[in-house]
Amino acid sequence: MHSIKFPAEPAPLSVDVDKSALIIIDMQRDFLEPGGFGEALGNDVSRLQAAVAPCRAVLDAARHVGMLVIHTREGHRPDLTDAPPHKVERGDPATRIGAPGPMGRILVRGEPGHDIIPELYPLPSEPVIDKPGKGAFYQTDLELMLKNRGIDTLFVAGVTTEVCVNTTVREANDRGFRCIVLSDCCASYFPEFHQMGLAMIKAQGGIFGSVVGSGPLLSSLAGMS
Ligand code: TIU
Repeated sequence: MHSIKFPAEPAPLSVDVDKSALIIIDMQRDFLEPGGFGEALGNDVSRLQAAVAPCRAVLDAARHVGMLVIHTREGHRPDLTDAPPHKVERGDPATRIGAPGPMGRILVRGEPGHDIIPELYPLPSEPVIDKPGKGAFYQTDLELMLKNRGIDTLFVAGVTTEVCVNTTVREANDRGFRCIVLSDCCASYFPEFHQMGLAMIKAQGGIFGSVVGSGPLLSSLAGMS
């Protein structure tokens, strides 16, 4: 057992690193770079850049201590049979899911835009979960992977705070996993949604989980014996 302690909201935490995983949600070119799904939805994708460097620092630290790292990607099969029609039909037909864009077909598996940004690219040993929905547990084998590895705690990073991060945290909480959301490793196209997305998680005694910045986690991992 490798125990670390760090301050968090709403209360300080003590965590066994051997039973923890870092899950990095949807840090895909389609959300972070111009020409992808995020921009097709009408968003300023540059707003998500702030999360990249903190994610990279936590990713490096997790790899260093041997913590399980899992990456997720939101996207669909090329024939879109796994994409709900209502999801596909939203927005301008020229820029909706499956439409051709500068990074390939939008939010389609195998296309350049669907892949994870180079700064956070998974190692071959790190599982990548391809998910059709916002939550990482819905129609995926994530829960099976975590149970098989004896994981009970998730450090959660990625985008966007109020959409895929929040949905995944809520799914995880109902399945009995403790979630610790890394505030500066998450981002939203809407700064106020980022703030409220974190506030909703840690309110009411941590109704869905805890929130902490990457700094305290990195310090405690660096001091791990
Ligand atoms: N990954 C994720 O959050 N998917 C979204 O569609 N997010 C938006 O904020 N639109």
